[in-house]
Amino acid sequence: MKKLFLAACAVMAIFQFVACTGAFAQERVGNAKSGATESTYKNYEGSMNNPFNIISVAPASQFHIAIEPGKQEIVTGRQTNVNNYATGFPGGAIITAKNTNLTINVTSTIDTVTSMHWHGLKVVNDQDGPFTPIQPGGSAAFQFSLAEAGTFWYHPHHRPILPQLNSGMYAPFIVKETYDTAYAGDYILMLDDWALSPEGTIDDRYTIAHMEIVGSVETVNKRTGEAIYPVELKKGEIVKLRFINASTAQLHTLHLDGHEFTVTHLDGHPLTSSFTTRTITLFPGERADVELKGIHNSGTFYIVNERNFGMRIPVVYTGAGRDMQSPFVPPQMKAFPGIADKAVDLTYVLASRMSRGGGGRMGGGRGMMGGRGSGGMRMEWTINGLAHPNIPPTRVNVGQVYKIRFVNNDRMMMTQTSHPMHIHGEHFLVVSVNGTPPPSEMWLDTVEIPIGQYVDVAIRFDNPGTWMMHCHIIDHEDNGMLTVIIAE
Ligand SMILES: [Cu+2]
Repeated sequence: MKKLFLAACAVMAIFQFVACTGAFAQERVGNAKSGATESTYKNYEGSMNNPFNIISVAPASQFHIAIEPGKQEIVTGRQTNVNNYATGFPGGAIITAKNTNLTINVTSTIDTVTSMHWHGLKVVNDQDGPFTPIQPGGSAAFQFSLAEAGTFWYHPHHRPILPQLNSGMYAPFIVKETYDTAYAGDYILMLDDWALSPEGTIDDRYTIAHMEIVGSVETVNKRTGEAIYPVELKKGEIVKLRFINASTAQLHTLHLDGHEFTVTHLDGHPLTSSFTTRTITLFPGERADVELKGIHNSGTFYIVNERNFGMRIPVVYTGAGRDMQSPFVPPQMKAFPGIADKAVDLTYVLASRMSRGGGGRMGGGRGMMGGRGSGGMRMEWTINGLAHPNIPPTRVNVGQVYKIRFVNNDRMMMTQTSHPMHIHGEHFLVVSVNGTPPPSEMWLDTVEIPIGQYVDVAIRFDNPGTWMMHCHIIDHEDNGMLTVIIAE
């Protein structure tokens, strides 16, 4: 649930604040299906081992990420050609702890240039990755230490990013908190959607929406439907679920009939007060850590999203356990003093337009008409009326607090959507959505800017460097909605 959106959803839950949901979301939420059934769990009987339950995985400090071509059985019986991150941990995960001297060596054997980006991590500029191309057969090395625990992820940042992300290049980056081991389980649930042909080939023609790159097969940890690993739960026990939305355009609204989720973290950042909700909405790039408490002794229930494209996470009850209290420790408040009354320093107006696309489409995105070929028209997504690379950089002073206003002024009816804006290098404080502050202090690295609304955030860059800021709908990013903030 992205920050803002998550925030907005929190607000919705508490204040019936409904304006946060864009048409894009409403359309999908309106189709929500009831996914919970009380049936006997069959597929994993005798085999409850879920490798994405990392409760007993010890944090490590040295990693080798092999970027390599591979096969993935997304549709049963079909092999899909993908590109993978392989670390020896499930799904290419990095699992570490805070204040650890991390060494990450990366090698690549895929046939395109790529780069790394540690989404949501606060690192010094030259360790962020986007400006370090990794050639086919090449390598890169990273070293940093993280002051904050949380649920993050990593993915390529070499433009066009869309085809790389769509080929499966994404993985969890988990920085464990000491109290995480107190949960009855600690599950990574990485959400995605794929445009797949019936033969299992990644194929742009098998998208389900006009103007977005939206797939028809939805996955959790790159498995769909019956193949999705179960979450095991006992009555009274509390498990931690780490949801990560790796979709390039699709948002996911999750629910589990008869159950509530207690949200402890958004975008990896702990909330000063957790809150309870029945649904979790995540925009692309966003994460939510939630607690799920067991309320039954037996039966299988399913966490589902608003569609019926295979995202169906079994929650399997296996008896009665101890009655647990939440181990979550809320952090101290650290909001910038007086931020609500501070004047806006920087305004970014987000929009889109048709543009004469000399070279046809960029970034593997779908040009609206004409596609490849000279002279065709294509979609362009803009910030303050300009598209990358024509957007001038913003210059800020290191250590100074800036209030940023994002305005979603997108009036292209066909493509109108929320824009989940992401900033590299720093977390930001959500000050307000259309003037309404979130119910509690909220730090994010990606925030939904709803259609026709504005969102104010406050940010202070502690590290100098050139930091990217872009929409996390990757087609928008690849086609113009990207700029940089230079902190010096
Ligand atoms: Cu966007």
